[in-house]
Amino acid sequence: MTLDRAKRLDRVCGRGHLHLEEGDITATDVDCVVNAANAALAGGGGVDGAIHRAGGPSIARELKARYPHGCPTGKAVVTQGGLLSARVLIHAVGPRWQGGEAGEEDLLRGAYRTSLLLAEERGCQGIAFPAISCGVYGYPIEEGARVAVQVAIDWLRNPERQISSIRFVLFDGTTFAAFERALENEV
Ligand code: AR6
Repeated sequence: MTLDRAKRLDRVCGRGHLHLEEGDITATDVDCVVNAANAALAGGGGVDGAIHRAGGPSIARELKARYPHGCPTGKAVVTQGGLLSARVLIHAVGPRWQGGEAGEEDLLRGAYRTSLLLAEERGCQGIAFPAISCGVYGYPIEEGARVAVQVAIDWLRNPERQISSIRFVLFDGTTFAAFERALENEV
């Protein structure tokens, strides 16, 4: 019982729900999934590698054809979900952590917010995010969790927005716990 509750958390927030869960985002059944990509949109390790493997080669083909110049850090682009169950796949480019004085927080906020905007443009009601920048890009997890949770709460509390379900799918218990603390501190 305690274990289950530690792995999944659902909070009513503003117009909808904010969920936290521990797991693999490629297995999440949601209309829109967000990938943590790089500025070249070239694929890589971490969640990016997992999404390209699970979603198949059509994703890389579409990225290359539509966004040959990549995507700036702090922004995001959209493709179809390929073999994923998600209809919409968003490739968000978070910042590399450089010590915190290089505008990392604004860039991370931008990656989340652009993803939410793109999802709404495509009529999505629900969206699933990984912990953008908190792996290979080295963003400190407590800070990264705080930014992610703040953006999500602001979005769900804004009556002019449409998305009503924001889900964070977190790959390990440490990341889940950091998001749980961030959520407790914000609501
Ligand atoms: N589902 C959910 N979360 C995952 C999964 C998964 N299947 N796999 C890893 N994570 P990262 P970044 C977690 O490194 O820091 C790539 O090479 C992981 O534990 O995937 O934004 C790109 O091509 C961590 O908590 O993304 C870029 O070059 C979080 O996802 C670079 O890494 C993000 O870790 C982007 O680095």
